[in-house]
Amino acid sequence: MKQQKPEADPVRDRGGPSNGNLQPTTDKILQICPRFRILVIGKTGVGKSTLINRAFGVTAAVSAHYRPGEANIETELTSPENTLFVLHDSKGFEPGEDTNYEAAKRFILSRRSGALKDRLHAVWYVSF
Ligand SMILES: Nc1nc2c(ncn2[C@@H]2O[C@H](COP(=O)(O)OP(=O)(O)OP(=O)(O)O)[C@@H](O)[C@H]2O)c(=O)[nH]1
Ligand SMILES: [Mg+2]
Repeated sequence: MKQQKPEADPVRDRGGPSNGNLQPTTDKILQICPRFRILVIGKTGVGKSTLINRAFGVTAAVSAHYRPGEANIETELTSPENTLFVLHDSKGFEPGEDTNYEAAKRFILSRRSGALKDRLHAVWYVSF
């Protein structure tokens, strides 16, 4: 009996141009930079941790109620649903103090150089 050739799946079979398939541009980008790093900043209580939690399914970003949240800016938060993103939650800016603001500034400056995958690629400013 003649074996049936399995049907080509253009989504799963993302081979190079040699087999006639188009190669997604993202493949090349992901080779250079496999992860997109985002820092989330903003005033305290605006919903930074909640945003990370809801938008990326990262439960480690804990929302706080009735008090400032505890976030370590250095902690890499990744979602099991999408490992392409790495989030950094930050402590919110508060009136009359600049510790959290300075910590965010230091972090941004420290991530301007080094391996591309370790650099900061975007800063998401959250406001009311
Ligand atoms: N109504 C409403 N409440 C929200 C929203 N996002 C967050 N909250 C609530 O606002 C409060 C603060 O949210 P967080 O996500 O902890 O805020 P944060 O910006 O991380 O705060 P800090 O960590 O203190 O800087 C929590 O009680 C959340 O449930 C929103 O979109 N709508
Ligand atoms: Mg928070």
